[in-house]
Amino acid sequence: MQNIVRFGVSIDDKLLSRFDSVIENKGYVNRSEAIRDLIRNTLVNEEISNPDTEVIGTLTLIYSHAEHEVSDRLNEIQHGYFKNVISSTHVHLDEHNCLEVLILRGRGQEVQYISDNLQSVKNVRHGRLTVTSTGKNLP
Ligand code: NI
Repeated sequence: MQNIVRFGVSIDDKLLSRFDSVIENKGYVNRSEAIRDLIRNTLVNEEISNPDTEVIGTLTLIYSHAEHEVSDRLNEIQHGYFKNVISSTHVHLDEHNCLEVLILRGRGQEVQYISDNLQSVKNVRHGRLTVTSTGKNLP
């Protein structure tokens, strides 16, 4: 059984009304739910900042398949880390551009390293890594 604590917060009324309007647009039914998510997000960020924490990374890469060596190189790197690359999806965006989304799993440090390796491949136009965790150590 979880203990629920109520606490009061002193805050500028304009700041709070902006916050209320933002969370309403996002679909929150009440302020408590939004504040719980903010707190959880802060704690997850703190947790994943530790390089040894097990994390899940979603890496999005955009590149042109016209440069054949790009796909070969990306493929080679992914095979080198097959234990960490748990899923990959390739979408042909148009005649030239490819989108690849990889789901990576491992220690924060490893996931960052693999992502850096893939993003720095010549002719990868854009890459972005999003790191999260299950938050299993959080209450
Ligand atoms: Ni493609």
